[in-house]
Amino acid sequence: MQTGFVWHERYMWHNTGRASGPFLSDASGWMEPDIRHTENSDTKRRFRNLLDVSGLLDQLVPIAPRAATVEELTRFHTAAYVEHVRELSAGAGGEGVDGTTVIGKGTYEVALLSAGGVIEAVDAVLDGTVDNAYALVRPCGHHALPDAAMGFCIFGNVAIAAHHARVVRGLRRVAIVDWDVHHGNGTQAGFYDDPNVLTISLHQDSCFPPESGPLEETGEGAGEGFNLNVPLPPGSGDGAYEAAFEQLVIPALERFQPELILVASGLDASAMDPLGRMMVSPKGYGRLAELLLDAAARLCDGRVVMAHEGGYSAELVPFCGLAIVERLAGVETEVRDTILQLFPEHMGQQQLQPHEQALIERVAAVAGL
Ligand code: 6DK
Ligand code: ZN
Repeated sequence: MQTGFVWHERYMWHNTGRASGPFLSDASGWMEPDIRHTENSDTKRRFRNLLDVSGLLDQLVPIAPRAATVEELTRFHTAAYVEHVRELSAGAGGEGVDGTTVIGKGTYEVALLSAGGVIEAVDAVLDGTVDNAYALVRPCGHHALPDAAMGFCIFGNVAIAAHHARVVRGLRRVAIVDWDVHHGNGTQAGFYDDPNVLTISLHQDSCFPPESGPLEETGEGAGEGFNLNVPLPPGSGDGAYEAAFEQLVIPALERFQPELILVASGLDASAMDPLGRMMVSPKGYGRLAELLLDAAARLCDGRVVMAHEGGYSAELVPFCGLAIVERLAGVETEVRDTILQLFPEHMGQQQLQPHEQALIERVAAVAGL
């Protein structure tokens, strides 16, 4: 398998600075200040470094990102919002609508490179240069709204890439599977009335954005039935995620018959993530990748492009990421991590629990799956 890999050192230069805002540690005035913002370059760099030392990086096909154009961005965003980000970035910087999304000096250029990196990955897969691809981009994108930055996201990388696949490359049906622990609300909003883009988000119930992503939201108008939310209970582990894939995600993909599958690959459903309360192990993420790739092989010639989203555990983001890229490339490295041994063998309730199965059945009923 030829797997493309998008990376650029400048992705690490989107500077989110020091912690601030309602959710982050020094906001109260009672904590020692001067810690980094939760969304910083560390976990992404460590993911890339593990690919490197494992030897897997050498077996991937490098894909150079480019800056997305304003024309590409405005298939999803308003022109006024794009210009607003450019101005903030060129001046003193600013924040998104939720007070936690930093637009620092130079963020605009890095965010263009992030969106453009996912577009390039889509082109490489559609051209057949590679079979599939992982775009380790930053900043992330799935909370970004057409007219606002939100949840550490500036531009909707995956949404913009989906529009590219449709408008420029002429694909009729594109599916987006979002396994970030938070709801992919921006992506959902962008395609809510669109029957040509199936949006699926698995997330921790009511985690972020607050109250976002209920199972009743299934799309509207012509897009009715083309949005699937799977709000899993906190504590869901490998068993719940695998069952949700087998009973919901894969059947929904089979029904939709996509020509390309995009994955919003957040690694914050891991068992050690500070911004989520799920228990997915590296092995579990590898299994999800495997199930998805098997479906893609049947449905769309294996065409899968994954774009990195969240993930804040210094240890588990790299190991989860490695497990996913191993599946994409069809290569097993000799890396054996001590953390992996803790799951699922030594952490309780990794197996599908009755209340998790009940939720899956409610979603299946609403979606007619
Ligand atoms: N909560 C992400 O991982 C980003 O999905 C997650 C962002 C979580 C922010 C947590 C937060 C608030 C803020 C205000 C009021 C209530 C809750 F986009 C990704 F990076 F992928 O600030
Ligand atoms: Zn997230």
